Amino acid sequence: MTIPWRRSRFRRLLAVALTIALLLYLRRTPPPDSGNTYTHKQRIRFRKSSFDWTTVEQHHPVQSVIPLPRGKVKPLPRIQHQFSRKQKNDPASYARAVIVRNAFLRCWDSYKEHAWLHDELKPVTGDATDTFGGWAATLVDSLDTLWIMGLKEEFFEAVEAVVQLDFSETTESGINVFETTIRHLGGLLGAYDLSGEPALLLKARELGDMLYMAFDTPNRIPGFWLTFNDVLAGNQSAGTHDPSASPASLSLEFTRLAQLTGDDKYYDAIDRVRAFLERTQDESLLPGMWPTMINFRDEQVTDSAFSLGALADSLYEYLPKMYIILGGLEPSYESMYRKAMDVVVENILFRPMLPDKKDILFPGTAFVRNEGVSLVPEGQHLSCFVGAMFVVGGKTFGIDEHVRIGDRITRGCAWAYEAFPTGLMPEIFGLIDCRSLAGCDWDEDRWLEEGDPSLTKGFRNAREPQYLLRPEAIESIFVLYRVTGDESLRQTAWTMFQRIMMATETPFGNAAIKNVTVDGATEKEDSMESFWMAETLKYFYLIFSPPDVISLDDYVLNTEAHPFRRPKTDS
Ligand code: DMJ
Repeated sequence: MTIPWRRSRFRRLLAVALTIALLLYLRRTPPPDSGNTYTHKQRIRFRKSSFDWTTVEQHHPVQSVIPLPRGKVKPLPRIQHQFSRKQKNDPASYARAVIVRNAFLRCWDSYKEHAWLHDELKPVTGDATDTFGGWAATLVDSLDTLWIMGLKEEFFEAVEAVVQLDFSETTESGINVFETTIRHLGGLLGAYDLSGEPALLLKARELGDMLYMAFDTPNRIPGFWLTFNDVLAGNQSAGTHDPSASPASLSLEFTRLAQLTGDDKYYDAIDRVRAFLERTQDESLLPGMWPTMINFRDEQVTDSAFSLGALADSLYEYLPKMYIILGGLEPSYESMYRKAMDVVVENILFRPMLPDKKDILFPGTAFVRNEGVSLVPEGQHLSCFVGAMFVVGGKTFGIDEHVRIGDRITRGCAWAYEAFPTGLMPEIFGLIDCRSLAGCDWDEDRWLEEGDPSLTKGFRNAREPQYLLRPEAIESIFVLYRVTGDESLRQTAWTMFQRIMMATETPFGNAAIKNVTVDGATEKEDSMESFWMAETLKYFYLIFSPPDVISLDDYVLNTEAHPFRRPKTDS
C-alpha cells in the first residue's frame, strides 16, 4: 500500500536535504574554473619591513645597468594541445580535481591551526618549524595554489598576513639565496600575477631588494648564502664550490620583478650570471654542460661531475623558460639550451634494460676522467622535471625530437613509481642500462650479477629509498598532458595521487616517508616541505582541471611552480 502524501513529503525533505548538502559542499569546493567569485571587501593593509635594503651602500656597484631587452616580442609556437570540448569539460576529472583540492585544504587548515606564520607544519607531531628564516614559507609558497583552486577567501586571509611580514625580523644570521628566491619571491610574484593585488608586489619588491644585495660581490655573482653582516660590511664574494643551480636559477624571478616594477637593476643582476654561463659553456670538461659544482669566484668550471639532478637541475630548466618570459628577445637562452641538450642526449640520458624493452629514458650522472666520460645510470626524483623541460623546449624551439625525448623521460618516471610496492619512486635509485638509447635485449645473467633481486627487474638498488613529497614526476606528467592531450596520462596521475595519499597521510597532513620499497604501514618523517602544497598538489589539481586553467601559453612556471604571466605578442 502506498501513502502518496507521505511519499511526496519524504521526497521533498530528501530534495531539501540534498540541496543543502550540495550547497555546503560547493561553498567549500567551487569548481576548478570558477574564477573570481569571491570579492574581498577590506583594503589590504601593507606593512613595510622595518629595514630598507635600498639604503645600504653597494660595495661593488655596476658601472651601467643592463636593461631588459626591449623590442617586439616574438610570437612563439603554441605549447598546449588543442583540446576537444569533451576534454575541457570532463565531469570525472572535475571530481578528481575536487578530491585533490580537499587534500590540499586538509593540509592548509592544519597549517593554519598548528603552524600559522611558521615555515612548515610538522605532519606527524603537529608542531611548527622554521626552516627558511621564519617568514611563513608554507604560507607564501601556497598563495597561488589557493587562488588557482578557487579558495579566494583563504587566499585573501593569507595575503593579509603575508603583507604584514617583516623581512628584517629573523633569528637567522642570513638566508639561502636560491630557496628564498624560488619560494618566497616566486610565491609573491605568482600570487601577484594571478590576483593583481598591489600589496603583494610591494612585498615582493622589498624582498627583491634584500636578495639584490647578494649580487654585491666583486664579479656580481651571488654566493649561496646571504649573510646580513657580510652584506653590511661589504664582505661578500661568490662561492668557490657552489651548486651550479644556485646563482643560475634566480633569473626567472628577477626578470619578472624587473618587468613588473620597471626597474632594470633586477634584470641587470641576473643577466651577468647569464653572461657567465654563456662564457663558460664550452670551457668545462664536458663542453656544452656546466659541472654540478662551480667555482664562481674564480670563474672556473673544472669539476668532473655532470648531472641534471640535485644541485644542477633548475639551471637547465630555466634556459627555455627564460627565453619564453623574455618573449624570445634574448637569443642566447635558446643557443645555450640547444647546445646543452645535445650533450645531455649524448652523455647523460640512458635507457634501462628491461624484460619488456619498455621505451623509457632517465637522466643519469656523468663523470669525466682521463679515460673519458663514464655514465652512472642512476635516476633521481629531482631529475624527473627533465621530461617537462624537453617537452617545453621542443615545442618552443620547434624540435620534435625533444618532445619525443621528454615523453620517454616522463613515462620513465611514471614507470619507476609503479615499480615499487608503495607505488612511489625513491629519491635515488640505480638501474641497469642499455648501452644505447635505441634499447637492448634483456640479459638475465647480467641482471643476476648486477641487479637487486628484491626489486623489480631492471633495478640495481634503491640507494636513497625515501619519498619526500616531491613534485617532479607529476610536473612532467602534467606538462606532457597539456602538450599531447593524451588522456591516459590523467589516469597515470590519478593512480599516482592515490598511492601518494595512501602512503603519506598523517592526522595533521602528509609526511615524507622513509622507504618506498616497504609495503604496508609506511614509516613517516616528521616533514612536509612547502613544495607539497606549492607544487605537488598544484600539479595534481591542474592536470584534472580544464586546460585553460594556467595555460602554458599564458604562463611560465618557476621551479617552485609559481605561475608568471608571459609577455603578450603585439597583434
Ligand atoms: C623545490 O623546491 C623546487 O622544485 C626545486 O627546484 C627542487 N626541489 C624542490 C622540490 O623537489
